[in-house]
Amino acid sequence: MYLYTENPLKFAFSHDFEESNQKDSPYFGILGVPFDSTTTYQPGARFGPFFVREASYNFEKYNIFSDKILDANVSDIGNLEVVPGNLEKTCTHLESVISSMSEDGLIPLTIGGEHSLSYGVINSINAQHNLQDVTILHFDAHMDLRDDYMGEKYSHATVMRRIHDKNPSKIIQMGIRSSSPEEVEFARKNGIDFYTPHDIKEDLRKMGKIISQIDGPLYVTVDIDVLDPAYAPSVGTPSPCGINPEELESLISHLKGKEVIGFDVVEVSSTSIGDVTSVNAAKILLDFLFLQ
Ligand SMILES: [Mn+2]
Repeated sequence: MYLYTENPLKFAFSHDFEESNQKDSPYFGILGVPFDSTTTYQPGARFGPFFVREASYNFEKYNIFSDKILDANVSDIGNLEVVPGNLEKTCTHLESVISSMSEDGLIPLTIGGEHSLSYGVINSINAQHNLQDVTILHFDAHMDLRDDYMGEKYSHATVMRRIHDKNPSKIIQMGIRSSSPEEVEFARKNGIDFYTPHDIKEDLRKMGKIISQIDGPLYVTVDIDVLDPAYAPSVGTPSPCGINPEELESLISHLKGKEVIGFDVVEVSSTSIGDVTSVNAAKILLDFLFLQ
C-alpha cells in the first residue's frame, strides 16, 4: 500500500486480521458470496457484496443511540470464488473458506448472494459446533421450507428446509408473509416458530423478548426481503407489507450479549450506487457490529 491509497472494496471500518487481537473479544470475518444462480424472479444478488460494501462507507463510525464508537474486531477477507450456475461446487468452496475462517477464530459475517449460501455456511459451522445446540434466527418474508422447488432440492426457496434437515436446536422465523400451505403445516408440525409482520408491528417488545430469551449459540440469517419493498426493492423475490428498518433495528438490538456464531445478510440485488436496499443491508451489519 502507498500513502493516499485505499482498497475501496473492503467493508467500512474493517481492518487487517490480527490474530493477537482475537483472544479477548469475538473476531468477525466478512465474506462476500457473489452468487445468484437459483434466483426465481429478479436476478442480481451476485452484485450484493459490492453494493453493500460500497454503501457501508456512508455510515458514521459513531452510533448516537448507544453513544458508542464502533470498535468491533472485524476483518473483511474478500469475496468467495464462486462457480456460476453450480450451487454444489460453490458451497464446497464456501465450506472450505468458512472452515479456514473458523480455524483462525473468525466468526463469519456473510454478504449474499442468494439465500442458499446460508446452507453452505451452516453446514460448515456444523463441523465446529454441534448444530443440535444452535438456534437459527431467520428474518425473511418467506419460510423457504419447501422440500423441493420445481424438483430442485437445493435452491434459495428450500434453504430453511435443508437447514432443518441438519437438526438445529430451534428455528425461529420473523417477518413471514409468503408461503405455501404445506410450508405452514411443516412449520407447525416440526416446532418451527414463525411470526408475521403483523405480530411484529402489534407487539415489538414481545418479539424482542423472544430473541432475548434465546439460550446458547445462535446463527442469524437476514433475507433483506424481510423489509418492506419500500425499503428494500432490489431483492430476488419482493413481497409487500413487510417490516420497516426501525423494527428490524430494534429486533437486531436484542442480539446484544448473545453467542452469535454466524450472521448473514442475503438476497441484496442492488444494481446502482445509493440503492436503499444495499444501504439498509450495510446498516444491519453495522447495527450488529455496534453491539460488540
Ligand atoms: Mn425471502
